[in-house]
Amino acid sequence: MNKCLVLAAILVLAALAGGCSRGGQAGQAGQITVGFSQVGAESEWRTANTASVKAALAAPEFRLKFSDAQQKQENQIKALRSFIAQRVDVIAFSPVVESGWETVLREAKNAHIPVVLTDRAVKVSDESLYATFIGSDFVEEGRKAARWVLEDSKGKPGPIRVAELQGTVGSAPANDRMKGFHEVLDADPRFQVVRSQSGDFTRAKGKEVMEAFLKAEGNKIDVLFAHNDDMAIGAIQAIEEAGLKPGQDIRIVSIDGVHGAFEAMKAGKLNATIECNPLLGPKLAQLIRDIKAGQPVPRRVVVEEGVFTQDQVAAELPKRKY
Ligand code: GYE
Repeated sequence: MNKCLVLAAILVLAALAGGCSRGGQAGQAGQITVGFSQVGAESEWRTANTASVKAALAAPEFRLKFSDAQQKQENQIKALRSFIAQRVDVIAFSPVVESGWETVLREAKNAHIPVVLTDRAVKVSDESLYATFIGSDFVEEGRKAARWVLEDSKGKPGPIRVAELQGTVGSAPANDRMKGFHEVLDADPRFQVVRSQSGDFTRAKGKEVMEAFLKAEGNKIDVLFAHNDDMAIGAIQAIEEAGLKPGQDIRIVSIDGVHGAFEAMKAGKLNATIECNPLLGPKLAQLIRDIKAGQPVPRRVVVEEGVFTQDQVAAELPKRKY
C-alpha cells in the first residue's frame, strides 16, 4: 500500500517537473513558446525584421525557437515540422514562396497549433490553415513605385525603356509588386519594359543581373524598378561600372526604405524608395498573446507605409529606425 502511494507521488512529481502542458518542456509557467521560421538574411530589410521579432518575442513572456531557412522552402517545412513535434504554442513564419504549404499547415492544424503568417502570404485553398496574416500590401507598393515613375516622367516623350529587378521567384512580394507596378505602368504606352528578371532580393544578384541587362540593351535603359533596395544598391554599382550615372542617366525606384536606400538617395544615386516596414515584432507579439488568450484576431493586419524621395532625405534620415 505504502509502495503504491510513493509510486503515485513520484509519478505526479515527474509529470509536474516534465511539464505536461504544451510548450512546457523546460519553459517557465505561463510562458508562451513560439516557433518562428525566418526566410533568411538576404537583405537589410530582413535583418531589421529578425531583430524586431527577436526583441518582441523575448523572455520571460515568450520562449522563442528561431530558425533561419536560408531562402529555402524545404528548410522551412523541416522547421515547421520540428516545431509541431516540439508542441510549441504558436507557429509564426514568413514563407519564402507562396505555394506548397497545404500539407505542413494541415499537420499544424491537426496538432491544434495556430499559425501566424508574418510578412509574406501563402496561397492555400483552405484559409482556416492559418489564424492571421500580418504584413504589407505588396500590390499597393508596386503601384506606388509605378506612380512615382509616371510622375517623374511627366512631359518626357516615349519610348521610355524600363528594366525590372524582381524579388525571389514565386515569393509574395515579387508576385505582388510586379502585379501592382504593371497594373499602373502598362496603361501608359510610352513605357516599354525591356528587361525583367529575378535578382533574388540580394545586392550581389542585383548587381549581376543589372550588368547583364546593361550589356544586352547596350546601356539603353532609362528607368530601373527594383523590388527591393538591396538589389537597387547592387545595380547602382553595375551602372557606375558601366560608366553611367545612377539616378541621372537611369532613374531608379526601389522598395523597403532601409537605411542603405536613404544613403544612396543622399548621394543622388537612388531617386525614390517606397517604404515597407519590417518592424513587425510588437504587433506580432500582440497577435500571439491574443491567440493564446483565446481572443479573436483579425484575419489580416496591414502595415501603413509612405514614399520617400531625395528631397526628403535630410529630414527623414535621422528619424529612420531601420
Ligand atoms: O522587401 C525584401 C526582403 O518580404 C517584404 O523580403 C519582404 C521582402 C523585402 O528580402 O528586402
